[in-house]
Amino acid sequence: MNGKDYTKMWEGLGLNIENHAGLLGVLTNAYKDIYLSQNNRPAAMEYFDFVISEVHGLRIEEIIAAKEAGRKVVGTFCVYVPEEIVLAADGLCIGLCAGAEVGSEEAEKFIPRNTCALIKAFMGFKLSGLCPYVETTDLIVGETTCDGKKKAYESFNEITKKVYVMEIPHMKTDEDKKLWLSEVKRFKDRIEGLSGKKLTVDALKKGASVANEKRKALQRLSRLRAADPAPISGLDALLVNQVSFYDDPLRFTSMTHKLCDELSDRASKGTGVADKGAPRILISGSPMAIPNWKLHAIIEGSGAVVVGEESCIGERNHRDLVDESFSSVDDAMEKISSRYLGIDCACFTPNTERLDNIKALVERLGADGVIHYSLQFCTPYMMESYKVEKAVTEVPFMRIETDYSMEDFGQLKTRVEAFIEMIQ
Ligand code: BJ8
Repeated sequence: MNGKDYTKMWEGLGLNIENHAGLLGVLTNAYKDIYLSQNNRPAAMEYFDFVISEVHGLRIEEIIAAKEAGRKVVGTFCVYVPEEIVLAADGLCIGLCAGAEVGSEEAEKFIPRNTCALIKAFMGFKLSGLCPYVETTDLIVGETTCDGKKKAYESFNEITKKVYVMEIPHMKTDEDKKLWLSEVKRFKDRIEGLSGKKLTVDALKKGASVANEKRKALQRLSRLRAADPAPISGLDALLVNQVSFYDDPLRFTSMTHKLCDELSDRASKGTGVADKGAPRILISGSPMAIPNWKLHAIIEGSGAVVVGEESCIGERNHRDLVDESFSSVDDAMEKISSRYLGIDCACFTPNTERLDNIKALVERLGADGVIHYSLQFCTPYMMESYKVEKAVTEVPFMRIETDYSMEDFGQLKTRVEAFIEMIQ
């Protein structure tokens, strides 16, 4: 933190001040241990360190100021929610997924014990009064992806009274495309109602451009990770991707390009965070929401480097751009809906494009091995991991199922070390 006392702001948002102080203490220590102890970090990571240190401070202050200026805050849990529509209405789009084991007991009063950690965490953070982001939202957008989320949103709406659900089809037939297009239009109407702004072609073009520029910066970061030696650790690259979900998009884009300039320089000089030839791992599977850094810490603590995340907090979020060449609002809706229906989430069937995308990533990033990561009880990704294993024939593959607890840290480390030894 910058030394400023935010207690009044947190009280105003109804947070549990005592528990919140405990949470920030734990996070600060974890960040020091995992992030600040890394060697040879790019200097431009300083900005992202600052963002993390102010994650519940300055950024929340900015969001509150934006609200006071009449802007609306939309919270989301899925990369299917069209950010450009929110941006077109001059709104703020904030990712609400949580990556820490918090408030499980409270959450289990509403959802079963054997629910994935990501769902438990977003319920737990809210119920324990620990998430200032949820409290600043004017609307929370859910979606019918996996069954766990779909049903949890019913309870989340009882608790928050502001959940709106988008229906996501589970196939990609012509009928599904029509359904999805109508859902994107319904979302536009909802956002227009919320903001009191009729969305014009110009506003939608501006929204699409801001979202695309952010994606392009993340794509550039992803491409630079192909260098050997890797110019940035997987931990740091994961952090940048995590921050992209709640930072101001224009500032984020510019700071990510600044980081990429430095990485590009490193790559041309052959400077890296690991030795040239260090084992390179691609992680594929369930999203890793902030502050879920467990698997990256284990892999990079074992002498390998993570070179990519085939995940929604990673490639799946920024791989495709929206075609900005639309000339009417209806055309914009078509182009936006088609961009989003290209996302290869395991909630879809069939989902063969994901297998092709993983294989292409292995090649592009020069990965020596793939670790498939599923959160426990995440049926879509656990089921699909078998197909991924069959598809990844060029490099060794390992499947991991875990949650947010640290109980299995030692056991996972042993397995990861054995895997890395095998590919070395
Ligand atoms: S597009 S991956 S962000 S749904 S981890 S809650 S799937 S049981 S997050 Fe996701 Fe959208 Fe798909 Fe991406 Fe369910 Fe699995 Fe939990 Fe998950």
